[in-house]
Amino acid sequence: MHQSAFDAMRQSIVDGAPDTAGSLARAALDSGITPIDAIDNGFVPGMSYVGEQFAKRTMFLPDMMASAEAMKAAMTVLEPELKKHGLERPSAGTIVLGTTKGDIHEIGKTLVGTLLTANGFKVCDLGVDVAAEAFAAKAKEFNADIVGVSALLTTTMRGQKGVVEAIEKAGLRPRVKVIVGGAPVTRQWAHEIGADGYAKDAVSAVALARELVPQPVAAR
Ligand code: B1M
Repeated sequence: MHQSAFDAMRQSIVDGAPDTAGSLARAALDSGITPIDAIDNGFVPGMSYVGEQFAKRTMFLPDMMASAEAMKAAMTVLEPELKKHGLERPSAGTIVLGTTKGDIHEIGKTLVGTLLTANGFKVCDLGVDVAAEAFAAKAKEFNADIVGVSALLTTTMRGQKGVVEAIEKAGLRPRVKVIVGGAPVTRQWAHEIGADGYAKDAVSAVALARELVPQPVAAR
């Protein structure tokens, strides 16, 4: 129904045009497109296309950086709406979230954090390039229920295993659950490294977090 709007959103990312992406995000909300639809059907397909062209060497690092800026401009408009719209309220818990050491990809991780926050979880976002020990230290400090680890590179996925080990070493397992995600991450990888769960996208990450923290924790 909104295909031409979605096509324009996708193109603004491919063009690396932050102003256009921001305007299209605002226009989408004005026309009744939900923030999650704009992200999933408009902006993310643009990022996927850019990633494919980068792999084929028909687009280059500066192009990918410009696209990331455009994506961030769209997210700046959509994030507050996402938080307002939230899905159905779950029982909340505390989640320490970050991207693995050596990895600076933040867009997907931040989207996961935004949706978790929108759904009543308390999110402590450690940012990107986070050492395994920092995940463990913050999990202890915040009495976290879950540690969420994002990785976008095949080389930095191993850092997710390091986080599972650091949480174990800190004596926080099995109480503190570890969930993993990111483009190269699979369910099988999550199983291999002893993580408690894998989510393919931000919406599934919320569902997974709800499964892992089934009790209301308002009393904490
Ligand atoms: Co990079 N990059 N990048 N990059 N980049 C990828 C990941 C790549 C697949 C592109 C490609 O070659 N096709 C490739 C990785 C190849 C590989 O290892 N398999 C790659 C590469 C090679 C690199 C560099 C090495 C390039 C270079 O320097 N030569 C370099 C590495 C830098 C580093 O981290 N050390 C690099 C740099 C960059 C930029 C800085 C330019 C920029 C990031 C900017 C930023 O984040 N501020 C960038 C971008 C934008 C991408 C692509 C194009 C898009 C990533 C993105 O934001 N997607 C990406 C190609 C692609 O993924 N198609 C690519 C949109 C986002 C919403 O999706 O992040 O997948 P995603 O998150 C999803 C799910 O994965 C999931 O939910 C999210 C929302 O639905 N999810 C989780 C994510 N984390 C989760 C955690 C969970 C659960 C679900 O639980 C905890």
